[in-house]
Amino acid sequence: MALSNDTIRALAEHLETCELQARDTLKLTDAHPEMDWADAYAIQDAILARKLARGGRLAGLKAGLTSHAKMRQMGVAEPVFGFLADSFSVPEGGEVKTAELIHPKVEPEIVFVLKRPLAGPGCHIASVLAATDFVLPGIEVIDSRYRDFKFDLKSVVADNTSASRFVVGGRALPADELDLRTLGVVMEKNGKIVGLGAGAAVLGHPAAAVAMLANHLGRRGQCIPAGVPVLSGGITEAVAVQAGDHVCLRIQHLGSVSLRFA
Ligand code: OOG
Ligand code: MG
Repeated sequence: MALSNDTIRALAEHLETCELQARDTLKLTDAHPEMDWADAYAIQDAILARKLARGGRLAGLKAGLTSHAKMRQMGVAEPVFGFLADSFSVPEGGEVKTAELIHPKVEPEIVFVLKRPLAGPGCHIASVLAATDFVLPGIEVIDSRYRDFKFDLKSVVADNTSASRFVVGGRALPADELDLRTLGVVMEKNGKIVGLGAGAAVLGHPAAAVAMLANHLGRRGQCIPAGVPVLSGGITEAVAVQAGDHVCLRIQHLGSVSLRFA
């Protein structure tokens, strides 16, 4: 770790205040170029701790930057991991208050829910499938706290990987009834198709992203808990949205899920 505990706490407070007040900021590495990976995840953990201390709950986990489309869009080359708080959850068909966000974008994702906790080392696609209760469609709303969505990997990890809102819905199916690689994905904004893809866009198989998350958590003495949504990462580029937009995600065999931006 290159940063002191006081600095980590102060940066967590700064980033969470930006989140709660919908204000943007410069990426952390501009002022703290020495920040290392442990610092970045420690800042993310401190943001979660702030929410838990106020009575919030951990509602899920996410992997991000797991597709070539997303890595190319953001100019980075490695996946990152973050958390979902209960306050991020939007009911199926529900409304996101756009004024609470800075510059939201939506992503089509395949969501896993596990029937038993999973932790690395050594997790792979088969371990994830064996532990999976069901999969279902989910839309993630990301909202980087960094100006113009410009960041490097450590800064985006500290900012909880831009996590902001999410909705899951559609039809939940056991993963063993599906070939998750060839599942077709169609995302529509206001009735127009804005993203097209298949599950294989995420690391060749979306369960590979969940395996990476389990291995990451195992290294930190943690696990993926059972029974919570785990977002495996955007299949297409993220699409900017504004007030008035309606977004619908359809995934082959898994039905659809939608939300509105008010
Ligand atoms: C980082 C979060 C990316 C995904 O699914 O790839 C992400 C960002 O692009 O702001 O959630
Ligand atoms: Mg995402």
